[in-house]
Amino acid sequence: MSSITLDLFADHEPEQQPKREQIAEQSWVLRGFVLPWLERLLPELDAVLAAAPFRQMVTPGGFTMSAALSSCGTWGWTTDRSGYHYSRQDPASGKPWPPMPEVFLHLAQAAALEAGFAGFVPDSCLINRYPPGAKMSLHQDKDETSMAAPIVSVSLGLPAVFLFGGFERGDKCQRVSLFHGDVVVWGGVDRLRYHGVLPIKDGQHPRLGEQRINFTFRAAR
Ligand code: MD3
Ligand code: FE
Repeated sequence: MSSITLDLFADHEPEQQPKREQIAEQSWVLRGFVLPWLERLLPELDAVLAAAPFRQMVTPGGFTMSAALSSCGTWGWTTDRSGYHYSRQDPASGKPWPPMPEVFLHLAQAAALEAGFAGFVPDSCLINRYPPGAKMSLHQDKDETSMAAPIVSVSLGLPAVFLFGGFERGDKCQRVSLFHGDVVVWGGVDRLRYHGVLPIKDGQHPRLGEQRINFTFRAAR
């Protein structure tokens, strides 16, 4: 390669600029945002899951969720036949949820800032594991006390088609493909939009294997 060619690429720096896609007024996809954090994130994820393993939860309607869940931080999200709520304890162990690793917190704050939400302090990180075939039906996230804070979502492993709807269940949905390393930040006027995940297609991810893992950082209280 000639030095002239090298100089052209040096000016362009395509890897330095995270791609930011706006999908609604206050909702952003940050493509590949988590990739530089990944090797610090995954060992902490393993430690959290050793203390609070994934489990499948039952909804108040009596359906077992196809995604398996865990949490870290002060508050963890749980559901059973009596309802959904944030709890300080892991119902499986009766112990407090593992603390939120510092690198999780810093990643969530960096992503929120990139999307225009300064001062985000999540006190909950819900971790969803989707094996192939698992999905999440259309729902709203409205169990958080404060609707002022955004939600930061991190996608790892197998890709997913995310459904991003309106404010009524029947509103038309956008389909947004989410890939390993993508971060989505939703807040403000978009905070109460209906959303869901289509069934995950079969596949093997080179780093994460046969699964999709999604973190959602929230200010629960
Ligand atoms: C859109 N998780 O855990 S990302 C959930 O990929 C959840 O595992 C999905 O929906 C997943 O509740 C979707 C997170 C997400 C969270 C809150 C939202 C998307 C949102 C609020 C408004 C719009
Ligand atoms: Fe949700």
